[in-house]
Amino acid sequence: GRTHREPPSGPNPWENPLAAQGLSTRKELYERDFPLYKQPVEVGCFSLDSERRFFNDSRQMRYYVEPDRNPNFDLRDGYRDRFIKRDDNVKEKLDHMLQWILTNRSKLNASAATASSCALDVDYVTWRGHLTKLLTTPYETREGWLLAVTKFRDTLYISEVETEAAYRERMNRTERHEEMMYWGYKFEQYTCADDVHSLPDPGGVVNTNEAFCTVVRTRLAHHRLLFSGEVDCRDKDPSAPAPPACYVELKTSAEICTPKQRSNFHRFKLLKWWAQSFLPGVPRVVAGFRDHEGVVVSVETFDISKMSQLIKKEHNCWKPTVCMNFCCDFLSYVKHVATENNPHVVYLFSWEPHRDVTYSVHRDSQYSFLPHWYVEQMSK
Ligand code: 0WD
Ligand code: CA
Repeated sequence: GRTHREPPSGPNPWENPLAAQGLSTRKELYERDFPLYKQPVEVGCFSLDSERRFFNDSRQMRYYVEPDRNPNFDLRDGYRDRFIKRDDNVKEKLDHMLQWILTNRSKLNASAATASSCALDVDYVTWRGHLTKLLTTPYETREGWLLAVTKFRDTLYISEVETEAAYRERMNRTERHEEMMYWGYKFEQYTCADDVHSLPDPGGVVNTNEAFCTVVRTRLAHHRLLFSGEVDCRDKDPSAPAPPACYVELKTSAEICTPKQRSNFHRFKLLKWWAQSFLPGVPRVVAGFRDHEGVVVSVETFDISKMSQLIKKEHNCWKPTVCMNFCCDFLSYVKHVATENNPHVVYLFSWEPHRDVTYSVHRDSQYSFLPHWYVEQMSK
């Protein structure tokens, strides 16, 4: 059962015996030993082309070309005339991941004792980005989340639902914010080449439909996970380690000028960077620090394995163990709640800062997300 619950506070739970019991997100409750997290293994990859078409291969893989330490990259270049932006009104949910699973199903359960059965031998299927949100939840004070869960053939599928607040924010983005979202992609263009032997092409078009995604399998305590995440590029040295250890995550961030800015960078930004790359086993982040005009003034590499040491001098700082234990307990909570195998049932888990995680159950609703083509193919 749930062992980390506080005595109930607020409304008396006995007043409504049917009320869903929540899961606390208080960080103090998760300061235990670091849970087992098996080294993530890449089991496959896929690519999305300039028109967002799926390919079961690495055609969109790019190669990292180390820039000058002070490169003066102009991140605003091309925003008006060489930018094709993915339509973020289209909600893809888990579709590409599910397409990958169908294409690689034999490979997936070939090693397991379930070789003859149709079931996948994992407990959870999701995007890496959703797990990142779970890892950072005990430290998040601004943005809540909604995660839809469906149990189908004994696997729990987790797919994010946009919150009303996130929707409003997306609809009310300023022109400045829209442009700044482009800067990260432009930095990728300055530092990535399409082939091992070629150089980056800063004069080309930035098209955010294109993506290369890794699919990894791992285990967090007793939870077997299969998830996919977008990878920016890889080390081009042929003697580099095998994926995911050769992958490089690229980031941009405002240049740090004051001790206060440094402290905020350590406490908030490095937490997000650490969580995102630690999950799939990506060992390093290359950060481009830019000024207010969008010019990259310096470039620095951060090793994921050294990040939690780097921030230890910071007051009130985040701890990897809290992130991982919370995620682990959330997954246990999901397993406990989402018990009915039914592709038309969604258990909707919701969280707002300073609250517990709660859930509601929805049958044949707008929240159902497993596509009929997937359910049909998997039932064969
Ligand atoms: O809410 C999401 N994160 C969703 C992601 C909802 C539905 C689909 N996706 C898929 C897309 O197919 C995309 O290819 O997400 C894939 C990326 O998944 P992820 O790696 O799990 O996402 P995350 O770790 O949040 O973001 C990785 C990168 C971002 O780079 P930075 O450096 O900014 O973290 O993927 C991009 C972005 O470049 N990205 C997205 N791409 C497509 N759709 C999305 C999105 N919704 N969010 C971030
Ligand atoms: Ca990135």
